[in-house]
Amino acid sequence: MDDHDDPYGAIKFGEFRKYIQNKQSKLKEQEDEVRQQGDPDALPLFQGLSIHINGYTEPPINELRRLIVQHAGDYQHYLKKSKVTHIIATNLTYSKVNEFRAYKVVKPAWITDSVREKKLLPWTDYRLGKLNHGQTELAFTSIKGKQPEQPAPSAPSGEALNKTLLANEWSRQHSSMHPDFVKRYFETSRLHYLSTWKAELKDIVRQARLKSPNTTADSCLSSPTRVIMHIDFDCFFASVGLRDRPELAQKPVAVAHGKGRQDNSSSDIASCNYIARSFGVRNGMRVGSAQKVCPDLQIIPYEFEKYRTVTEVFYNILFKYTQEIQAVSVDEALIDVSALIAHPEVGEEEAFAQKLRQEIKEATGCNASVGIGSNILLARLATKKAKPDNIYCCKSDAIDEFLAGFHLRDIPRVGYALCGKLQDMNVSTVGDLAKLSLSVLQSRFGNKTGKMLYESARGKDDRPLAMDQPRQSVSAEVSWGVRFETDQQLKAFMDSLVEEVCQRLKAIPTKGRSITLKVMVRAKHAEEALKHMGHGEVDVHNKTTLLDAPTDQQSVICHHASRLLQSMGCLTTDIRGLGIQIQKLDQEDRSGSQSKLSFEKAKTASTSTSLGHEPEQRLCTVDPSPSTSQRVTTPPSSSIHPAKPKMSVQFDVYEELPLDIRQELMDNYDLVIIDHPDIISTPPTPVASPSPPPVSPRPDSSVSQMPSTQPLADLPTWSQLDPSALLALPLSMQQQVLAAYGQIRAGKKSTSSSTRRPPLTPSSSSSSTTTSRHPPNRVKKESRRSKHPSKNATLTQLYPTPNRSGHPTLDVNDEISLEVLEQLPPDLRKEVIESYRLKPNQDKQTTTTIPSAQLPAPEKKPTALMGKTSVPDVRLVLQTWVQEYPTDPDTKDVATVTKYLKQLVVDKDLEDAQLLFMHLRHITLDCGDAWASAVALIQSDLSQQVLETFHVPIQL
Ligand code: DCP
Ligand code: CA
Ligand code: CA
Repeated sequence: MDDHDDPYGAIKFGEFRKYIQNKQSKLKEQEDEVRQQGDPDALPLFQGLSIHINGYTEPPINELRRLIVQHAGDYQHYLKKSKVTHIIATNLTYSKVNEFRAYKVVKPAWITDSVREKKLLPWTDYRLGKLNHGQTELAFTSIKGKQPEQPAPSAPSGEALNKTLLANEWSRQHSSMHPDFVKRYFETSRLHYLSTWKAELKDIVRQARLKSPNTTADSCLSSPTRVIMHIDFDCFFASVGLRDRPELAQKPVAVAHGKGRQDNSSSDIASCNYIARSFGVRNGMRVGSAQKVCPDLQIIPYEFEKYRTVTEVFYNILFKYTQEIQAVSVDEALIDVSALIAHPEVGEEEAFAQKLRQEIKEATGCNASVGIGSNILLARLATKKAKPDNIYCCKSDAIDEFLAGFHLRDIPRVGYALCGKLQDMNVSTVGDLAKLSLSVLQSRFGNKTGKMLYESARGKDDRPLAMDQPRQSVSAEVSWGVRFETDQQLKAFMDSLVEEVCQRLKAIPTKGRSITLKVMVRAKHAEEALKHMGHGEVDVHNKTTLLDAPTDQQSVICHHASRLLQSMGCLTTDIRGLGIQIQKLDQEDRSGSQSKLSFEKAKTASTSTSLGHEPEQRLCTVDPSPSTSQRVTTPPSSSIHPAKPKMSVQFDVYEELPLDIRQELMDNYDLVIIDHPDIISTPPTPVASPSPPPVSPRPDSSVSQMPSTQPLADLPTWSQLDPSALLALPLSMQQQVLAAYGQIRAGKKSTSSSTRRPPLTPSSSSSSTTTSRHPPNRVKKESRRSKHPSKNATLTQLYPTPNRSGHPTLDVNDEISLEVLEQLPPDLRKEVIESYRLKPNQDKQTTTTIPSAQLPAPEKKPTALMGKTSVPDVRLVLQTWVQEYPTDPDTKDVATVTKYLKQLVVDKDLEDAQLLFMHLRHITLDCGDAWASAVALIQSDLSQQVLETFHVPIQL
């Protein structure tokens, strides 16, 4: 059909505009009819507004449309970004949340009520609320560059906002204005405690192992009688708290932030005892929800000092028996005791485990459960059976029965996404999984994940204990309670933050050469944060400078951090969060002074000072005086923790989560759904300093100078890395990936590879940013410069996008490690991963907008192919691709291009899709059959997408 006067007929490529115009004119005609038929006295309530309706609504779309049109509104059938002022919707899918984030999304009642009241009611009263809880509301706040043309609300000033907030004495006392704020902030952040302190623990294990003359882990690996024990405290925080509260021993008890400024019902339960669990209370639940199921629940405060001590004692006990320790968490470790168990057949390992438990109980007053198996997987699963207060040994002849009953999510390496995909295949238990063949699993999940799943289902796991992972960075960041009235206050705060970082460096001890400052600045139109004293909607700026020599000196770091801050030109009153990260740690210094890191030393040192730093440092250097310890647990300081913790979740990841998990996350966290930040390159600026510091910045420190054809270009950026996907990989693979990021950061990699790289993964290809720091010509030259210009690089390699080759600078081996991630409960794990994603990238200045409301949607990234977004740029990408592959394209590249073109269609950029497709077809005309069929494939996929998106066929 080619008659485009009929707007509903098939459309040809090239005639999309006409099609839309026709269709719209038809609709306008219908609207005119409606107008004429309608009430002539109808008020022009919606005059000047351009309204689009999304999805199912009540009243139905036709009725709403009638009301809009009759009351002089402009009804928009299509969501044309420049025109629509409001979107009416009853419910939004998460992809729509993303798509509509820049619009005013309003419930249908806004229309009906306005008509009934005969006046235009404020849309904000009808903002689409979320979801079933009443507590969360989707906020479609303004996002830079995405705001439709609407009158901007008058922007509040940071100064005025701060004035109002700080008029409250409590807020003042608990904000960054208070001299002890930084210290207290870290003392009361459980997330911080769990993730960062653990990093130091790993260091200690590593160092202790280095000191040990005997390292037998590898030999044990191949031992047929490998005996791994997984030791994990039962309800760790709660148990520690209960030791000194025997009167509560028989009651349901939970550790949470106590009642301070306000009701604590929205704070999280960190740990609850097993009595509380019998009521349905769980770790991570909000106090309010827990109290509903268990009204008698007793809330006890955090006592980080005590946890730290118990952890120390715990690890010291383990060290007595073996150096083969994988520090898993503050309350959990894996040990390889193969060498100690001569006769497993007579239950020697059980006897040993009981002895260990006994010793732990006597020394700490707390119960630990022990799982025993011939590998890490079995030992960890066994602990689940052992709990509470017992042991469980998975014998080698009973592995299948043992495994069959476990749910998939019990397998540590099966993350949410993987679990969801398997459930889609009707696989929910390990028993179900065992029924799938290796080839089915590999074809569905790829070789490595497939193999991991296959082996996990059979209880196979040949991972060694991870004992040798050095730390990559040290940092401190505060993103709550940060408000300044004056530059002096800001300076004082920076000083304490730097002091904190320096203390952490010295505690390890280590020095670093790279200093990154992260500043969260109130977004232009952002009001006060919804969460009291939270950072609200902010732009996040990161800037890094590299020094000639490593330092741990406060004056040096202060000097550079201040300069970085100055160079960012942020308004003091708009600052909502600050972080300092030190990277490029000096490994030599550390090994040279490793003896200082032993527990014994730590203990000796622990009585020598009383500084009251955060727990992770105290482990090695200091122990707080009783008064400091008191301060940690008194209500005022404990209540400075935000009532509901923030969890940053990458939109792509969030979308992957099963609905119930999303729900759970929303119940328990103040979710900040983030997208990939735009990267703005800011080379380090070696500015002559009036009083030169001992070390100066180096001009050659920019990561952007790294070769853009590095072989790891196929990795998505850290911020794009789906944690579930990462965790779903076999450990060795995870480590490889993590190490790769580390290497990218360190710039250690060589610049070319002699084999074809696997092409771009879907997630990264679809979310490339628009940054076009490398003009196409330059990229082309670079690709030509490679040793094997024609066949060595896929499209992905030819065009390593700026955010792929330049961005992954985050130290994933940083304070957060694979083991930390693996061991944290899933909710917390995601929180940690995502919060680390927001960590600064060295040598970059990154700007991310984080809306303040509980469930803000991320900014939609422009659709890009290899980082290119404009038609001419993409055309050039295509040309280079065809030149490099004159006879047959790599199928994965075909998929990448197809995906990109389809996304254009989804974005309603059909004309661009058409132009680019036609261009590709044109330039491949003489390229032979392989190209012809590739182009045909693209064409067919594209047609299909048009059909799905516009519900009309397209004629090609
Ligand atoms: N934790 C936390 N928030 C969570 C989960 C855990 O703060 N959502 C902290 C408190 C826990 C500690 O980490 O006591 C250890 O976590 P575990 O997952 O080992 O949980 P528990 O030790 O509390 O309970 P279990 O007996 O299930 O191990
Ligand atoms: Ca535990
Ligand atoms: Ca644990």
